[in-house]
Amino acid sequence: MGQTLTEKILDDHLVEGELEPGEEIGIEIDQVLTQDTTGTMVWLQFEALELDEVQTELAAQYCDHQTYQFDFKNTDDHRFLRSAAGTYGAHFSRPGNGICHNVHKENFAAPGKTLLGSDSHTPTPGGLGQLAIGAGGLDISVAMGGGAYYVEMPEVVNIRLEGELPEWATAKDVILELLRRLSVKGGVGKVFEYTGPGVETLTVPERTTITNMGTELGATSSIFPTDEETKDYLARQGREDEYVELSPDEDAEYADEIVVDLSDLEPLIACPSMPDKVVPVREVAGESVEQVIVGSCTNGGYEDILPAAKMLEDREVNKKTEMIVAPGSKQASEILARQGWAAEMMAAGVNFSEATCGACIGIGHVPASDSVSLRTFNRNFEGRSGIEDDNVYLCSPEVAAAAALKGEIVDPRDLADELDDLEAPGVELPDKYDGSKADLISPDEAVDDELIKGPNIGNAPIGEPLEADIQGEALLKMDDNITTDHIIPATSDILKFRSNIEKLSEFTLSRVDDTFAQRSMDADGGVLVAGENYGQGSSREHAAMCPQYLGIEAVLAQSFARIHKANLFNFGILPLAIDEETYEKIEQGDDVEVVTDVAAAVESGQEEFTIRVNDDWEATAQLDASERERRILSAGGKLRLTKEQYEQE
Ligand code: MIC
Ligand code: SF4
Repeated sequence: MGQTLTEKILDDHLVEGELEPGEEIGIEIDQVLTQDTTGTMVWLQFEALELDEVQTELAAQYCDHQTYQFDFKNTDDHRFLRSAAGTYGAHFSRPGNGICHNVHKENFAAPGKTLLGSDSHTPTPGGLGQLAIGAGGLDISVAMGGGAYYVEMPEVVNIRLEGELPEWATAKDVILELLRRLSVKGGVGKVFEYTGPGVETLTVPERTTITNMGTELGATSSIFPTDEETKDYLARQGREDEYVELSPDEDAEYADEIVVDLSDLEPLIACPSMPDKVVPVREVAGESVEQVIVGSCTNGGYEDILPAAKMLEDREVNKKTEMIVAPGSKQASEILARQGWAAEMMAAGVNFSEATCGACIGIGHVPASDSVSLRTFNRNFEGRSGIEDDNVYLCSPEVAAAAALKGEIVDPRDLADELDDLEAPGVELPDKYDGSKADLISPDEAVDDELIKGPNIGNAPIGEPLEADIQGEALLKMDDNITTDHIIPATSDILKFRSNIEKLSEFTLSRVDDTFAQRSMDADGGVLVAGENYGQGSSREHAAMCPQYLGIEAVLAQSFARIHKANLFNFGILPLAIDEETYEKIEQGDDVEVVTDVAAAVESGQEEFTIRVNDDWEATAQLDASERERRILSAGGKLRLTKEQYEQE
């Protein structure tokens, strides 16, 4: 039987298990990437494992989320990261050089290789035929030390693209259409593999917009085959020799097929506050817009900003609207500047920012209260922008620029009728991506050979082996789709403590209930209760580390997001699945006891656990865990287990 492209790459890298959907497989990792908010823990854990050199072909440390350095703690983090990259042998990308996914795509993404990254949008280079997966920081540390990465073999779904995008419809509309159809849970346990005649009509940057936002579907990864477009993109980046031809076998079998006819697409928009609340732009036209931002790892490339710049040429941003352009990489900024487009945008009234994630996680450009902000980003979870009652819409750069001109949401096709000389800008690549590499420091150019730790850099927490009893209060009962932004927010007042778990823990779940951290400390631990898709969104392992620090022993949820579930195992917290009836019945404040010797049961492979509530009623909870995950839980987390394994070797 033929293989899908995903299976081919996995097969090439397989070190354990079989390619059977649902089975756990171990794969070899060729490249790793990490960024500033997750990277400090990656290196502290690498240090705790007493490893002394990066073992993967390539490792890259980016500084992209908190580049404004409001607090010396951020700058200390960045200096620590530079020193770690230098000491252990990783490339270091300075703050302001751009967002990890963009800079990685430009410089290192390689067809056919595996990439593991401590950021949920790591699948971005799937647009160039790389199999890229997001994971928690500790999984990155272990992979960087030469260890395999373990993941449930995903189902491979064929997204068959037909036709060609009409004017004003964009790659963003392709992924928004999939979100509309499949929802933020639609991709859990799946890899989306793009095939069909529509593929060759899309440039690499368009493909990476789609693979980037596959994360919002909950997918393990997304991937395109390689072709002339891929070769052409790599050549323009001066990396033609890294091209490899890759495609699925003709008789490859997919778990499912979804057809998207590109020619049927029109400008779409995701309404507040979930990326899957997608409607045609025309349905929400007329809504007044106070802020427009073009940028992010989804639409922050040269090819994304150029269309907006062309639409703004010789025009002005509406007086009631602020427009910010934050390129995804300095390469994009530099080329736009050299070509005169940066000046053109400034002349039109654009606030041209440094290359950063920034506003995407509420760092800078926080919307005014009770106002509408249109962004070309990938996430609009409530409160993520930095203000709790935000109204953030997600759209293409074309829709964003149209709103900036009109001061309200408008379908660019209608604006084109109104302005009659407004033409659809289309997609254009520069002849050569000739940005400078001054901000990318290779291991050979490293300036440090020891770790530099400022006062805010703490230690990697090491858990305690699992005990026989789990009993405690249900400290918090939460709804469906709780994001990691709820568990550990990424706003600037909190982000600066990412290297300091003791302090960071004080903010755990504060957006849901600001008494939670204190109550957990007072209660000396307990359990959490949640609905479906608990922990969706980011890869941040702090969302498991901090609850662990506060003594949380188990999370009882109807279902879990993939990366977060792996993080719960990694930090020794029991993820127990409960059914809807149990979820409805259990109340915050109830006393919950897992009725068995938990340590022994986890070790013996037990899947069904009885929970007793208030000493009154009982229900069943499921532990869906591989043998390896059970060993991690028993040991008190992956750091302790890996250390023990190294000591035995
Ligand atoms: C995000 O988009 O939420 C982040 C910030 O990039 C995260 C990383 C983190 O803060 O933990 C992600 O996507 O993994
Ligand atoms: Fe940065 Fe936003 Fe992309 Fe996360 S989603 S990497 S915060 S731009």
